Amino acid sequence: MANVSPEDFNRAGNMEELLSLLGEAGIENGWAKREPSMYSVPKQNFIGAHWSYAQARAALDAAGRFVNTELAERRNLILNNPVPGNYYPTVTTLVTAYQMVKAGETARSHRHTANAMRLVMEGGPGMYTIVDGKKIPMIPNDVLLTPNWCWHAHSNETKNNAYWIDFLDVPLTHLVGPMFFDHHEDMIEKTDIVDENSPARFPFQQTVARLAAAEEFTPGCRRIELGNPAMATIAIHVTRLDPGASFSEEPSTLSRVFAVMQGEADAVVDGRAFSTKRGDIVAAPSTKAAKWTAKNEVYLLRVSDEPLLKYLNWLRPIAARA
Ligand code: GTQ
Ligand code: FE2
Repeated sequence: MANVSPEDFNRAGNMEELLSLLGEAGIENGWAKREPSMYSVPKQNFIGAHWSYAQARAALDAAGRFVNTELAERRNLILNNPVPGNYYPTVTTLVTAYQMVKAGETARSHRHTANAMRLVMEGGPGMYTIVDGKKIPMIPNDVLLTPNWCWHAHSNETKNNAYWIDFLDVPLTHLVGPMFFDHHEDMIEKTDIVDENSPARFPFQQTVARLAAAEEFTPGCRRIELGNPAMATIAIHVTRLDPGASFSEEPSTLSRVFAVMQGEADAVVDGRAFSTKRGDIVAAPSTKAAKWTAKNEVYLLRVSDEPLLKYLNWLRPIAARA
C-alpha cells in the first residue's frame, strides 16, 4: 500500500521493524500466523445434536397463534447447531427447519438460488407445494425438491395444519456468495395442474417398494438414494433398518442431517446418545461418527452434501487418531 514505500522496507533493521511496516501496509506475514491456515485433519466446531418433533410441533402451533404467513415469508423454526455464537447452520453446508402451514393457508411464491427440499410429516391430498406452476402433493413421508431458482409456494387446501421439515444449502450459498431471492408477482402461482408424478416428488410408497427390493449393505439394513443425486449440492438417502439392526458411519468430510421417517431408534453421534422417533432430527457434522440402532422397523432419511464433496474431490474418510 502507498503509505509504506520500498525504501521503508529497505531501511528495516530487524524483524520487529519489518512486522510493524507490514502491519502499516496491510500485509500479514505468512510464517508466524495468528491461526494456522492448514492443519492435518479438518476442524469442526459443530456438535452432534438432536431435536424432537413433538417439541417443534408444539412450538409451531404456538407460532401459529402469533405469526401469520401474510407477514412471515415462512412460518419456520431454524435448527441451528447449538454451539455458542451460531444462529443458523445445522451442519457446515446445510440448514434444517420445521415448517407449518395452517389449514386453508398459503405461503407465498418465491424463488432463490439456494437448493431446498422437504420431508412431509403431516399433509395429505390437498396439501401442495406449487413448483414452477404445478401443484405437487405433499403426502406424509414424501420428499419434495425445489432446486436452485424454481418458483415455489405452499398451499394447504386440507382441513388440518400441515407440518414438514425443510433442508436447504443456504450456509453453503452464504459462504460461496451467490445468494439471489425473488418474490413472484402473484402472491401465489395460479394453477389447476396437479402433478403427482413430478420428478420433484419422491412418494413414500415408491421409497418403501424400492427398499423392499434392495440388498442389505450390513445385516438388517438396506439403503437407496432418492435422485442421482437429488440436486447439485444435496444427496438424499433412505435407510431401512430391521428391528434391532444397526449401522455405523465412520468420520469423514461429509456433513449430514438425519430425519426419522418411521419407527424409533437410538443414535450415537459425536459420542452423544439420542433416543429418537418419527420427525426427530439429528445433526451429524463432518468429522463426527454416527451410529444408528433400530428399536423396531425404522425408515431413516439422510440429507448430505455428498455431490458437492464428490465434485470437488473432497469426500475423504478421517482416520481415528490416538
Ligand atoms: O419453504 O420456501 O425453512 O425458502 C427456509 C427458506 C423454507 C420455503 C425454509 C425457505 C423455505
Ligand atoms: Fe423457499
